[in-house]
Amino acid sequence: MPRQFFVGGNFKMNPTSQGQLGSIISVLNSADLDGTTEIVIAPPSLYLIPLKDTVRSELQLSAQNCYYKDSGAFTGELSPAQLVDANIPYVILGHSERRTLFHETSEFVAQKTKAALNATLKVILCVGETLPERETGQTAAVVQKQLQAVVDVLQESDWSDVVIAYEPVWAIGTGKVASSAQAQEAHLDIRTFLTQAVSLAVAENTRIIYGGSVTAANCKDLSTQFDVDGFLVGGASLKPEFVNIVNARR
Ligand code: G2H
Repeated sequence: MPRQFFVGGNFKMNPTSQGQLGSIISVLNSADLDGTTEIVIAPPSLYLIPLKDTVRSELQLSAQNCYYKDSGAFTGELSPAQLVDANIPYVILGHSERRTLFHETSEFVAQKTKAALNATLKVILCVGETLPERETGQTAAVVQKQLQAVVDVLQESDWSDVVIAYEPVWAIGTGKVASSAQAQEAHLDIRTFLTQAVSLAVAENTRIIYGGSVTAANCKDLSTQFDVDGFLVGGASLKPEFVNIVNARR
């Protein structure tokens, strides 16, 4: 079965007002969106519940992070059980900003991935290498190490609710997008790794999306690559051009 094209909008810690959020949502609500694309937006967590009533039904919601416990004394955290109770279907885990700024290890990301899946959330799992790692030829090894930690704690059946986002750190928010060839190579490496580490079925069926300075101008070319199943979009997801990215394969 062909993999459904997937476009996620990671708003990060934006926008700074409900008025601006309303403007972003009204553009999406009135846009002509490709009905064959799965579309997910991840606003800051305090906007998740109110947005359920205002966003069109074709757009699913995602949290940008969660903890691995369901409740307790974990100040500032959001739990998988709370997201499920609020009918939020997705959560982004392992984003490089979490790994770098908040010191999340691959093992911690794996633990959270397992907990989220156990709670019936779907997970957008982010992996990617830094510039020095790419320049020293370590891209595949770094990404495989990040994925191996997750492989170690999941069952094969868990993978049906995982979307892998390959996001080279050097391309995130820098305006320096990976070339289509670089993205295709990295995505194929991930698929090859999944074949060996999990199964051929998981390798063939798991969506692998690209993230890092995706724009309306570069998405079409990237979307033609066989192993690029969509995008995780940051900065451009706050702009009207997000619609063009959703429609990249049209
Ligand atoms: C990568 C991406 C979204 P941007 O972090 O996850 O952000 O498109 O701004 O590079």
